Amino acid sequence: MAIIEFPKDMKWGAATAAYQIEGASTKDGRGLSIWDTFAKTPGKVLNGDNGDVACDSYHRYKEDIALMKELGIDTYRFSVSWPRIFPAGTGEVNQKGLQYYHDFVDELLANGIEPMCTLYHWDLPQALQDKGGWENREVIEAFADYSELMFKEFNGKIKKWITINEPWCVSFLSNFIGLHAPGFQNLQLATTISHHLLLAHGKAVSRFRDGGYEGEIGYAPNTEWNEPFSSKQEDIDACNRATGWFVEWFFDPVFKGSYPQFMVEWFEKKDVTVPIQDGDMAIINQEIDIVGINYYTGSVTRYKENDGLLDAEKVDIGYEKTDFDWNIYPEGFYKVLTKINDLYGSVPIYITENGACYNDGVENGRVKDQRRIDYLKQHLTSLKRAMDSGVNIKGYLTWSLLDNFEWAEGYDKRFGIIHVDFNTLERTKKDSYYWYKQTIKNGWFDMFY
Ligand code: GBH
Repeated sequence: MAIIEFPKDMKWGAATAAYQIEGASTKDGRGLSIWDTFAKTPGKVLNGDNGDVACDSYHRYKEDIALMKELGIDTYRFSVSWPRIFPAGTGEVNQKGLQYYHDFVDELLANGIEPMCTLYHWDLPQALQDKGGWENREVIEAFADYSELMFKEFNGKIKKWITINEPWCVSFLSNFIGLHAPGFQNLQLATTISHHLLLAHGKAVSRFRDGGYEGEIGYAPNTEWNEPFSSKQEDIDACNRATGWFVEWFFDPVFKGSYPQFMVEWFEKKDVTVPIQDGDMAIINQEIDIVGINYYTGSVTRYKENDGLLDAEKVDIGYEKTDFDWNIYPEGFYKVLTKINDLYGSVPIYITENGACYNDGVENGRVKDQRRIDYLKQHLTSLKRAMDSGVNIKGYLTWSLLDNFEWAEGYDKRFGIIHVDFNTLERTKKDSYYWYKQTIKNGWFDMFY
């Protein structure tokens, strides 16, 4: 026996995002988002999949909430589809969209589940992309207005807010690497957008404070960890850049009011600058109440001359991988959390996403996803170690409640603890669901059982 036990007041939860689960893409006046456009552009998403139906959670939310209730979670993290609220991004409010989220949040509350609301999980209204998207500072204002409307509308109902999910993905993955919507490959554009996203976060926090709304607000950067391939300084530096691109780049501005100098110098070497205007850093550098951390994977990394932005390359040294081919590296979870704690102090942290892709299917009504249980056990063990060494963890939310539309991978990659048959939309609880339910109920699990 090896019992890994968590504090009684630890919050347990699960997470999803609007475009990945809702479907109902033209229902009740929803406008289009950049993901509708991207998914319908041939060659962008595997198998030509899109989110038109997804898990159909827009219609089946009561069934989903019943599954959450049985699971015993305290907190459910979902995102709001901005184009359901403002079909054109700004201007006229779509009351039917608001009503949907009222019905949904009311149902959560009636079942004793606390809502954690992400305002931006990647589905920018297409109308705003048509005006230049996140490169255009007007879009930052539009985000602040949308956020404020949500704070006002849901004041007293939603008390945990996440402004932006994974600003690294929204900027660099989507506008430099080009794998996500809108799919550009322009480093300066992506860098500008990373700054604008931090500003958008800061402006939303300002509106939240100014309005005196009840609750807590923060953002949710994605993190990864890099281990140096050798003890050569150039490999160590490459790793610091590779991790710094996720951590310092997106945390220093918020917690210290400046960009990390070692990264800024590196970006300048690649002819890229951050378009900081007067007053920007003060808007970004505001106290937040909570920070969400998403963690999935880590790598061994080494220096490689003239290789992309960072002159760093990942080396495959044979770590076990999930069905997404991401390394399983729970030690990196501990390391990134302790690093954040060392650099930025003991801000209350929610793990807003952690989970694994395994594509096990239904056999005789059962999904034997023991590998997901093992992944969760290993990562929760690392999390517990981080807590024991002083990291201020308030809660753990697994990604994801349901198998869903996995962005560029379409329906090909499954992260849920509940299986979804994308033909019939039938939900089947996986073995990991039952394991998680038991762990939540007990507040502990046995590493060897
Ligand atoms: C999250 O992003 C998203 O918030 C969520 O919507 C999504 O469904 C979920 O994860 C699962 O993908 O190729 O080994 O170099 C995760 C961010 C960025 C993590 C890319 C893994 C690549 C690892 N991801 N990263 S590797």
